[in-house]
Amino acid sequence: MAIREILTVPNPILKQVSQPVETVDEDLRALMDDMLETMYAAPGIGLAAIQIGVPKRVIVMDIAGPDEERQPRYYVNPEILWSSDDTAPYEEGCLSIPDIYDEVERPAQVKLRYLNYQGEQIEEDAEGLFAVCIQHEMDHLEGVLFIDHLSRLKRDRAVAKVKKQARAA
Ligand code: GNR
Ligand code: NI
Repeated sequence: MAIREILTVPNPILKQVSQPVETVDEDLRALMDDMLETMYAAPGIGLAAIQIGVPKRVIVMDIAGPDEERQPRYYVNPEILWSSDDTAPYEEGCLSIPDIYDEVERPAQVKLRYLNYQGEQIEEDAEGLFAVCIQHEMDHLEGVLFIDHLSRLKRDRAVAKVKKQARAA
């Protein structure tokens, strides 16, 4: 396992559309292991492969609290089968947009289909933080960041702030 570098805005790779995975094999599991280690080290609650520069439709997540046991989750080729009409706001952040937080409104519940770590097809209902996080991660697969849901003014300010921090680092 290895910790990989997380790309930050305005890196154009983050705007790429990720491609479906053909088979869940040992190489893919090695990628998912690296992603999970990178996510825990950051620390974060989710990570899409494109955030480490790999344009595959792969997500890792762990939304367990700090005092809970780890609950790693793996999503390969996830699809949203259904989204609720009712929406909920959540103060989001992103490892690719460090130190920026703002409220995004998304469907409150979604129904998912995906392949897990073993390559088995799973269907699952998500709500609460799980629903927020999976939708945030699935946006990454389309090259969409949470700041793309904000006004242009807020988005431009966020990118400028991250650029400035990167220069100072
Ligand atoms: O670590 C993360 N926290 C978070 C908080 C609110 C909404 C979404 C997230 S995902 C983020 C990690 C990340 O950037 N995943 O792409
Ligand atoms: Ni993110």
